[in-house]
Amino acid sequence: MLIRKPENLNGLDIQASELTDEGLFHQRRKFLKIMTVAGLTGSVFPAMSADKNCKANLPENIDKLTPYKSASRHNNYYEFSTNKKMVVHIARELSLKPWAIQISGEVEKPLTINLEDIINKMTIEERIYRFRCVEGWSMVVPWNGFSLCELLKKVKPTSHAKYVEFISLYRPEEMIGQRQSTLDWPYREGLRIDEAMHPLTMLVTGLYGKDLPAQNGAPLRLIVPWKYGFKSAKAITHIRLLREKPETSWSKAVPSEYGFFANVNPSVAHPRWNQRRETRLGDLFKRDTLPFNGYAEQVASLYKGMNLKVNF
Ligand SMILES: Nc1nc2c(c(=O)[nH]1)N[C@H]1C(S)=C(S)[C@@H](COP(=O)(O)O)O[C@H]1N2
Ligand SMILES: [Mo]
Repeated sequence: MLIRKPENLNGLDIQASELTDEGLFHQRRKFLKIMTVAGLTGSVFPAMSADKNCKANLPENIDKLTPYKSASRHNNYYEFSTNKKMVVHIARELSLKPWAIQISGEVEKPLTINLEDIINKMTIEERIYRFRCVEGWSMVVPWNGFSLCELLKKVKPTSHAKYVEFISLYRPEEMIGQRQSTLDWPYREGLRIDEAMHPLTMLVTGLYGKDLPAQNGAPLRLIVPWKYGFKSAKAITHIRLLREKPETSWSKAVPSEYGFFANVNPSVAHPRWNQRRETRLGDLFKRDTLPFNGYAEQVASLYKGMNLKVNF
C-alpha cells in the first residue's frame, strides 16, 4: 500500500547574502577543468535516427543563474526526507564510493562500469539549463556532465530498444526515507529511446563546476530540461534498455498527477499546482512557464502527432 505525501512548496526564503556565490562562480568557471580522453568517437548508433554526434545545440542562456546555495539547499529527494530543507543534512552521510553503474537489457554490449571510469572517458561539459518542478518552483543552474547519448552509443542499443529505464540507489541503511513506503523503492524513471538519445538529455556529475552535492543526486543523475523535475532521477545505479514502457515510481503512486511524458506544459492543468506560472528560487514574483520549459525549438519535433493535452 502506498501512502502519498504531498510535495510541499517551502523553503523559498533565499537570503541576499547567497547571491554572492554567483560572482565567485564566474571566476571559478574559467578554471573549470574540461576532461577529454581520446577514443570516444567512432561507432555510429545502429538503427537510430538521433543526432549521430550527440552534440547539444543550446541557445545562449539569458536567465539569471540561481545561486549555488539555493540550488543545493532546497531539494526534492524522498529517499532522505520529504522536507526540502532537511535533505542536505541527511544526505551528507551517503557513501558515494565505489559507485558502479550497470547498463543492460536491449544492448549489444552490456556494461558494468565504475563511475570514475565513465568520467575519465567522457568529455565533461558545462550546460546552463532551466529546471522546473511540477510543484511550481524552478531554477537555472550550470550542470557539468555529458549527453546520455554518448554513453548509450557505447553499449549499442539493439533495434528493439524502445525505452530507457533509470533506477536510483536502493540503500535503506543510509537512505532513511526508504524505510517508509512514500514511494515504491527504488526510485524509477524512464524515457522513450528518442528522448534518451536527444542531445539535451544529460547525465550530470557536477554543479557550478564542483562535484555534484549528495543532495542534488551525486554521484550521477539525469537531467531532462524540458520535462518536470521528477523525471530527472538522482543517484543512478542501473540503466536498462527495454522493449516496453517501464513503470515509473511517481506514475505508479499517483497516475493522475505524474505522467510518463511529463513535458513542461503551461496549458495542461495539474490537479494540485498551477502550471502556467512558476517561482524561481529566490525571486519574489512569479513568471510565465514556457512550453517545453523553453526548449520547444529543440524538442517539440519529438512529439509530432501526439496529443500534448494529456500530460499527467
Ligand atoms: N532518486 C530520486 N530522484 C529524484 C527525486 C527523488 O525523490 N528521488 N525527486 C525528483 C524531483 S520531484 C525533483 S523536482 C528533482 C529535484 O532535484 P534537485 O534537488 O537537484 O533540485 O529531483 C528529482 N529526482
Ligand atoms: Mo519535483
